[in-house]
Amino acid sequence: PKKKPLVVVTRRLPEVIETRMCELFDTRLNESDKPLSQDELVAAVRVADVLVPTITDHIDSHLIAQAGEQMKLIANFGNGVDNIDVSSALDRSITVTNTPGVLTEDTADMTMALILSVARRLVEGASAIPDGSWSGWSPTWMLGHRITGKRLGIVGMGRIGQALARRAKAFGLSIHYHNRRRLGAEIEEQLEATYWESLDQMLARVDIVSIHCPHTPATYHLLSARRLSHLRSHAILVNTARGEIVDENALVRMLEADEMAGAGLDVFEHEPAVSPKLLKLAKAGKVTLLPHMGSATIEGRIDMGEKVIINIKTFMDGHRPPDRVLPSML
Ligand code: 8YV
Repeated sequence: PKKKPLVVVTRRLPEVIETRMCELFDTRLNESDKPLSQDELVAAVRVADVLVPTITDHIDSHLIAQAGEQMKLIANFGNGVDNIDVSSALDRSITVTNTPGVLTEDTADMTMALILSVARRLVEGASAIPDGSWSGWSPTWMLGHRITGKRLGIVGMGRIGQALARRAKAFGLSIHYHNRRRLGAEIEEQLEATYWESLDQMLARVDIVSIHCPHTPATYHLLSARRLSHLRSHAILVNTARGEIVDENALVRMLEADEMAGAGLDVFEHEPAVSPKLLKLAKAGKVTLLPHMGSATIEGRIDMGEKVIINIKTFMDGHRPPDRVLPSML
């Protein structure tokens, strides 16, 4: 029988996934809840045929240079591949795959939750009772902002952006979007979405902005200080994509100066570090901060694991894996 490939998995995954992987492959699991150290990663790529990393592993060119000849596939457990130097991998003929599609709806749900949370002061309200600061109903207390009838600007109209648009439409928001490529007329019509070729112009006209593009060299600080300055003073920004897409210092400065109304952040520029200034803004009720939970559902994690398994299996059977990352996607 053919020798099973050695698959090194860097983090604990749902038990059903780990079990299935152990049946199919010669799988080396990480039994601890911590990520592998850089030394452990080096040791892994020297011997593994397949590496299964996550967002907490930095698979940079230096690490890839130390991979053994046998290493042929990096099957990322995650949609975004900004944790991997894909060009270096491809240069060494290492295939890279990701897990698109299966975390679309969960991430869009969490984005909607953040929009509602910031606009309607959900976190502040929810802590008022345990804090003992609620003395009874008042006509002027804990007032947020209505979202129905407001304008939502979506930056990046891929799967997740479109899933958010469908939800937001049901909440009575009007949909505006900026994307590298304009959507087809049919889908634009379905979503009743207005395309803005100029991100600057869209930012100046919407009430809520939500980020849904990947983090690439081209989108690093896409929402720069200059761009953020186009936002209106009542605007809310939500980010469930990647922290690096927004200039976090500039965002903090605008929130501190009341040049925008609030933010809902599930991702941070220097994750898992969160700027003390953001913590202060959270205490003041101006921002809702979540610990990168956008795709965190049991079902989603199992679906992601299944995608990883299919990618490895297909690749090992000598076929093109379904979720190959191509240079054109970077
Ligand atoms: C994942 C994510 O959980 O898939 C992504 O791009 O941001 C997360 O929701 C994480 O990347 C796992 O590696």
